[in-house]
Amino acid sequence: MLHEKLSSIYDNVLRRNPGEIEFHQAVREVLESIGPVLGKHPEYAESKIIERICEPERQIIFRVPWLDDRGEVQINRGFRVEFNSALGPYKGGLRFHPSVYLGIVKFLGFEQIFKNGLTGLPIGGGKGGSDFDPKGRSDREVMRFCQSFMTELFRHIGEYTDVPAGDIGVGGREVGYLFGQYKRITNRYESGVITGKGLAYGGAQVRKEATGYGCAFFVEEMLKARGTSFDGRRVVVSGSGNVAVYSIEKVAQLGGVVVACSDSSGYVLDEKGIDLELLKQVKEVERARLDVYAARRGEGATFVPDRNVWEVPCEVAMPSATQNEITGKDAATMVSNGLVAVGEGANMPTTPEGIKVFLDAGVAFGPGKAANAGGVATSALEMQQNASRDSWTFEFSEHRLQEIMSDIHDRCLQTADEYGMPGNYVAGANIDGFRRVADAMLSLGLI
Ligand code: NDP
Ligand code: 2IT
Repeated sequence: MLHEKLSSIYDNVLRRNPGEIEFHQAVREVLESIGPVLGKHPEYAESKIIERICEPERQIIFRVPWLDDRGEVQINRGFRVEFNSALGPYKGGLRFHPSVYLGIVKFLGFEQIFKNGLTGLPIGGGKGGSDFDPKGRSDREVMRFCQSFMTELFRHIGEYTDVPAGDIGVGGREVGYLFGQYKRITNRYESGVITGKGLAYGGAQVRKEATGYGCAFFVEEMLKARGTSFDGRRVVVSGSGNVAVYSIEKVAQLGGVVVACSDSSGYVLDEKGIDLELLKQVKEVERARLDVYAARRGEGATFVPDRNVWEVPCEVAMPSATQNEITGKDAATMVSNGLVAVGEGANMPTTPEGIKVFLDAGVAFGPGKAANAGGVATSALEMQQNASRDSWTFEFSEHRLQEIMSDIHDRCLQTADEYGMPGNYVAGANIDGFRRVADAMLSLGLI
C-alpha cells in the first residue's frame, strides 16, 4: 500500500513514462518502502525530492550503425540514462541484450541510484546499453558494434561525468573495445572513464569476481545473523554469466554446494556440485551453451532444456540471470522445498508477488540493491586506483569488498530496526539508500 502523497507521485510516474513497466515496478518498490521516512522528514516532501529522484537528469538515445561480417548494414539503438549525480559521477553498467529498451535502462538506472548510495562510496546512478544481441556474433562484429556505440557515447562520459561498466552481454571483451575507441577518439588515456577493464590496461583486481563474491558474502552475513552458515547447504544459482560464475566460486569456498545453474536454454543439475573450471571453460572461454557442460561432465550431471531452474529444491537461492525470473508461484514452490535465504545477484529478479511470499515465509531475503552492490562498489575502488595511478593486490581488494558487503548488510538491518521492520532487508536497503541520496540533494539546492 502506498502512502497518499506517494500514490499521487506514482500515478504521475505512470502518466509521464507510459509503457515502461519495469521502470514502474522499480519505482513502486522504493515508494512502498519510504512512506515512514516522510513522516520523520517533512523536508523531503517540501522540496519534492521524490518527484525529482523519479525524473532522470538526462536521457540520451542514439543510432548505432555498423557493418556485419557479410558486409550488411545493421542498425541498433543505444541508450544512456544519467539518472542522479548528487553523490558522484553517474555510475552504472551497459547492457547489450535484444530486450533492451528505455524502460529497462530506466529501471536499472533507478535501482542504481539507491544501490550506489548504499555502498557509501562517491558514485551517482546511471545505466545504458543497446538492443544489440552479441549472441552468435563474431569478435570482429562485436568490436565494430562497440566502436560505433562509443563513437556517440564518448561525448557524454568522462571520469568526473559518467562512468559506464559491464552488465548483461558486456564483459571484459566489450569493455576493452569500448575503452580502446574512447582513447582513440579523445586522445586521452583516461582510465577512470570506464570500469571492468582488463588487468593488462588499468583494470582492478577482484572487479571481475566482485558481484558474485559480494553476493555470497552478503548471504553469508544474513545466515550469520540467523546463527547459521553456508556449510553443507544446497544452493541453486540461476544464469551462468559473470555474476553466476563468481557466486558459485565463492559459495563453494564458503562451504555451500551449488547443485544447479542455468542459461536461457535451460538448466544443468549436477548433484556433486558444479565443476567450476569446466563451467568457466564452457561459458567464458568457448561462449558455449550449458548442454556442452553437461555432456563433458558426464555421469551425474543432467541438462534439462527449457525448464525453470527454480523447480530444483534448495536452501539458498541466488538468482543471477535477469529481472522478474522468480514469480510468486516459483517463490511458493521454493519455500515449500525448504528455502532459507535468497541473495539477488541480478537486478530485480524477484517479482513483487515473489518478494511478498519470501517475506511472509520469513526467508532471509537480500534484495539486489544490497546483495549485488559489490560489483559497483569494486568499480568505485577501480576508479580510486585509476585516480591515484595505483593498483592493489587481490587479497587487499577482496578484503575491502568483504568489509563493504558486511557494512551494507549491517546498515540494512539497523535501518529496518529503526523503522520497526526487523529483518526486512528490502525496507532497510530502500530507506538507507534513499536517505543518503535525498540528504545530498537537499544540500545541493534546487538543481
Ligand atoms: P552475463 O551476460 O554475464 O550473464 C547473463 C546470464 O543470465 C547468462 O547466463 C544468460 O543466459 C542469462 N540471461 C540473461 N538474460 C536472460 C533472459 N532474459 N532469460 C534467461 N536467462 C537470461 O551478465 P551478468 O552476469 O553480468 O548479469 C546478470 C545479472 O546480474 C543481471 O541482472 C545484471 O543486471 C546483474 N548485475 C550484474 C553486475 C555485474 O557486475 N556484471 C553487477 C550487479 C548486477 P544466455 O547466455 O542464455 O542469455
Ligand atoms: O548493476 C550493476 O550494479 C552493474 N552492472 C555494475 C555497475 C558498475 O558500474 O560496476
